[in-house]
Parts: sequence; structure tokens; C-alpha cells
Amino acid sequence: MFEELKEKALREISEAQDIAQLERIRVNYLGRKGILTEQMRSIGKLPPQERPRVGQLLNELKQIVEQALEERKKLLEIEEEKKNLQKLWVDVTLPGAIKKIGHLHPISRVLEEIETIFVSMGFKVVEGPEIEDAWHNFDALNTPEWHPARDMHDSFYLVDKLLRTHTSPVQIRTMLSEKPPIAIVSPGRVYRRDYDATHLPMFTQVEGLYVDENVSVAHLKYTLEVFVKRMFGPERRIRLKPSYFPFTEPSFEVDVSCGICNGEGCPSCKYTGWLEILGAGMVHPNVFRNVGYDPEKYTGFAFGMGVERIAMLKYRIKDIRDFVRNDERFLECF
Ligand code: 2NM
Repeated sequence: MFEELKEKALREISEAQDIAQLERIRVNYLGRKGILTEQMRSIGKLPPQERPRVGQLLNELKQIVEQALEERKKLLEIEEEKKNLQKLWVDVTLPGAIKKIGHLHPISRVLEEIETIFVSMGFKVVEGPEIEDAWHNFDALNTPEWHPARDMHDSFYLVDKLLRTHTSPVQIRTMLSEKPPIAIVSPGRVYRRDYDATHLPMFTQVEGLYVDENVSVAHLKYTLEVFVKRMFGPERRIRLKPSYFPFTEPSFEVDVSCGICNGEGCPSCKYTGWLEILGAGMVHPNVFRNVGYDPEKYTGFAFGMGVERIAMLKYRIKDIRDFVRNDERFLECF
């Protein structure tokens, strides 16, 4: 009498594709208003002698349906677990994802090397602002109004300030806030209106300053010699040529002997045997007056170098613009 109902229920259960669908089937048969539940409830309307038999049949059917639901549920749970595992599957035979590890930019490395050498000689590292006023950048440094560096075409001007054209203003600030003896190097970015194979509008400079009583050109020359030999190798020599800077007197251009021909002359040093690496000199008495130092009591040497230029000479780089192109084929060489 309930065969048809039983087969329909069992078929639906066996065809259920997921647990949610199975739950809907359960509610449809065994829920509060389910088919079997309603049947159970209507037993009371039957003639009394039929009630036990129908009740027993319905109970058996209910048990069969419950058991089928339970079994199907277990099966579907296993299948769902399998699907979840597939989502987490890792193919251990795939080649690994290579994470590239970065490193310092060559300019940062050379800058750190320069700082280390001067710190080992007793210099302190001092930094200052990149936006300066004309007094710290020019006037205090004995650089008169007519000097070409002050031209609109040579510096980057802001409303009433400018981007520093060298790190010398850091030396001025240090002399204003401290008393001799002073031995400092000032690394940092500087800005000039220049852009070609040997000039960048923004580059990195290290300047040095040593002020005390009785400081001479001999101290300057020895300090730079130690620096050059540590930076480029003990076989390298330096020479000083007369030059001009408003803030030093006398002023020098410093050359290093060519590392390729050892000073003999070759294409890379244009057959001179020497390469220009930095500028230097004895601090001008006017600079001392501008910071309130007595030029009769104190003397000092100062020097300045472009870190990009030092790096180009050390690693034989031809075009300064390579440092700012962000080409990994270049950067990976360091
Ligand atoms: C250079 C060359 C020569 C220099 C001078 C000073 C200061 F502040 F003491 F006057 N700082 N740096 C200097 C001297 C810089 O760069 C090529």
C-alpha cells in the first residue's frame, strides 16, 4: 500500500546531489507538514481495526526513509570533503615561484663606502635640508650675486628658497652651531640644471670639512690620498691642480692616476694618465667671517665629490643616466 511512496522517496534520496537538496527532501517527507507525518496524523481517521497494521507499516517506512537519508548524507559529506581537498591541492611538481630579493642601489653602496672611510679617519656624518635659502647655499659661501651658479638657468628656485646646489650649506649650519675642532662629511642629494651623459639634475654629493688651528694643505692632501687608496686601491696616486671656487683659497682640482694604464696614458684617461675625481681647497677667510669664526685663529680644508662620478670611475660606467633608468640588467650587476 505504501510501496509507491517508498520507491518515490528512495529514488529522490538517491538522486540528491548535495546536502541542502537532501535536507529539502527530508523536510518534504518527515518535516512537521511532511508527507509521512501527515499520514501518521491521519491514522486516527481510520477504522480502529486497521490502525495497528497501518501504523506499523508507516513506522517501518519512516525508518527506511530515515536510514536512506542518513546513508546518502554520509556519502554526500565525503564527496564534499573531496571537492574541498581538490581546491587545496598543491602540485608539488610545479616549478617554484621565484621571489627576487632586492639590494642597495649602487649609489647607496658607494656612498656608504665613502662614509665608512671618512668615519674611520674621525669624521662625523651630518645631514641637512635639501630645500635651502640663498644665504646658506650662496652668500655664506662667499658666492657673489654675479656668480653663474646663482643664475636662473643653473639652479632650481622655489618662491623664496631653492634646491641646494651642493651640500656646503650643511657645513655652514654645522659651523654656526658648533665650535672647532670640526671634522664632518655631509652626504646627500643636490640639484643643478644639467642633464647629459655626465650630469644629472639630481645627484649625490659628499662634502668634507676639517676646521681647527694650524690645518694646512698637507692635511688636505694626506686625507684625500688615504681616501683614494682605500676607495680605488693602494697603487693609485693623486695630484692637485690649481682651480677656483668662491669658498676656498687656494682651490684645487684633485686627480687620481688612471687605473687602466697606471698613469701611462690610454684612451680611458684621454692619454693624460689622470682622471678628475673631486674639488677641494682651504676654506676662504670670508666663509669663516660669515659664521663668526676668527680667520686669524682657525684654518680648514674642505672638499666635495659627486658620488655618481666616483661610482662611474670605480665600475667604469659610461653614462650617468644608467643610475636612474631602473633597468634591472644594469642594477643586477652590483
Ligand atoms: C667643493 C670644493 C671645495 C666646500 C667648502 C665648504 C665650506 F662650507 F666649508 F666652505 N664646504 N665644501 C668645498 C670646497 C666643496 O666641492 C667641489
